Amino acid sequence: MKDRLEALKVEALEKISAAADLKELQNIKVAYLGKKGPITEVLKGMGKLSAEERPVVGAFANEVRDGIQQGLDAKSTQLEEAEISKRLAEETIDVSLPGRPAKKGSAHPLTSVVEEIEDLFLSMGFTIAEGPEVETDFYNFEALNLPKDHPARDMQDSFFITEEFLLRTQTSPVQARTMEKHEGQGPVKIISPGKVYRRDNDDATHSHQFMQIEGLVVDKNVRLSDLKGVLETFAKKMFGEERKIRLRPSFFPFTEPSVEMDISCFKCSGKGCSICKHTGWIEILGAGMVHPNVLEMAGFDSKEYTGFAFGMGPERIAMLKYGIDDIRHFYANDIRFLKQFRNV
Ligand code: 2U9
Repeated sequence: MKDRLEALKVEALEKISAAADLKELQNIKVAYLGKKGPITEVLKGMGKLSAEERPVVGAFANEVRDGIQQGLDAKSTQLEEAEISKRLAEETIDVSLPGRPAKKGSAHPLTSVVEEIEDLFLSMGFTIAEGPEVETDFYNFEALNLPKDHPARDMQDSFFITEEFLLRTQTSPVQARTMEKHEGQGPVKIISPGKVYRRDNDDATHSHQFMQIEGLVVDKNVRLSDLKGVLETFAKKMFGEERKIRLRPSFFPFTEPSVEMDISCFKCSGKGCSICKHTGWIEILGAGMVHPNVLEMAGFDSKEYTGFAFGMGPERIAMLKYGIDDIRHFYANDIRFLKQFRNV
């Protein structure tokens, strides 16, 4: 029986020594030391031994089992260490490799320009007012001195949702709503940036959806010279301190008198170039004194209060400022276009 146990130990240790991985080692353990293994079998047969032989063989069987277990433990440690060394070698990181730059987004150029304009007017004491993009016929037209059959309504084809509701064609209804909330009490000093919608065929200079920034100041003793001062400050801050401005007479139903503002060309300083179409001047915005009808409709006494208003298209401002030749670039979301404005 001792010989059989000795042979099993030799056989097991040989197999342990040759084991290639931990799984094979586990199989060897089950095969030799498990309940159905040969050592257990040998021990089961000890009943047949004499009383003198039994403790001797029992002690030897324990010795064999311990020897195999030690062999298994030593091999297991060896295989684990080999596995760790292999993984460490495979997973070596070359810390000298240059890092991969993280992809970083940036503000859309139109957002940058709108925020620049907002900051400029905030610094002059204006606050920002917002309103709904789905408007009523009343606030979009009627309250702005454009009654139902006014010919100026033909000037802008609109997206009507029902006879009563439409997508706003300008941000002026925001100003009309704000004035109404003031219940005839000044001052009102707001700008209203936002999206507007017009039924237009998109091309390089037209988009069915675009942005507007309008401004409105209503108070006692507000004059055209105040408008001129505010607009001149805006033009210089936006396009350079050396800019000159000029106001030309114009017409809008909601302002009287109405003007259009040009700035001296920032490219040729007035000598004439392709940007200013050889006139030396670039049209930037429209403006005027708020029409008394508009003041009255919003609850202000037009004998006591006067106001000025202006409106501009930030896409046009951005196109001029950055030399962009097509309004559709702002809405195409082509990453090659957007990337160029990373540091703006
Ligand atoms: C109220 C009263 C008056 C806003 C004004 C303009 C002149 C103007 C256009 C410029 C290019 C719009 O973006 S654009 O298409 N706007 O020329 N807007 S005065 O006048 C108002 C607004 C609200 C209650």
